[in-house]
Amino acid sequence: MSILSKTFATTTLVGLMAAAHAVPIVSVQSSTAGVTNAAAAADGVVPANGTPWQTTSAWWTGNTETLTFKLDQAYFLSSAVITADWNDVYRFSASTDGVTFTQLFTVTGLVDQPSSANVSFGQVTMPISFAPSALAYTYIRVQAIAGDGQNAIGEVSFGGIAAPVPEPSTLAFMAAGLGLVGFVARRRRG
Ligand SMILES: [Ca+2]
Repeated sequence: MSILSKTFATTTLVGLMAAAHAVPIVSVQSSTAGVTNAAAAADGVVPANGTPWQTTSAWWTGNTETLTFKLDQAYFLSSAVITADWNDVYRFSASTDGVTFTQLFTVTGLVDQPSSANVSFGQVTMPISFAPSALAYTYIRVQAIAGDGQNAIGEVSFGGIAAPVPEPSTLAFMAAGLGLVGFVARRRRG
């Protein structure tokens, strides 16, 4: 095993051994101006159970709008905590490039809310766990797919494991290696 491949194997192993933790969200993008207070969906403020849908939330009407959260890097995702209007169904999808999205999970307060904390209306907070995603994703998108057409996301957070990113020293080593390859190739042609 070469030094380079050994470095990559070690980096990958350390990355996979790390515990899942809340991943930083660096931006919130709404599909159109149709979403009010988009940033409220990831501002760190979790509305209490029963908070009216248009309070301390990103909210919109109809089922065509989307909110897209950009993470600080790619993560293998395995959990989420979602605060949403209780009487709608929300689909969460993820993407590596911000263009093509794959469904991660759906939530609805009607089935996800623990009975001990049931509320008659408003927003509810729902912890979600799922099998770790096969790909490391940088973008997560939410869209309402059913309900009364009055939709709100009070707060989201996601848990996962950071995909290994080569360290600068590794990149410099790779660049030096590629340079050497080029040098040898040129010498052979010469
Ligand atoms: Ca609703």
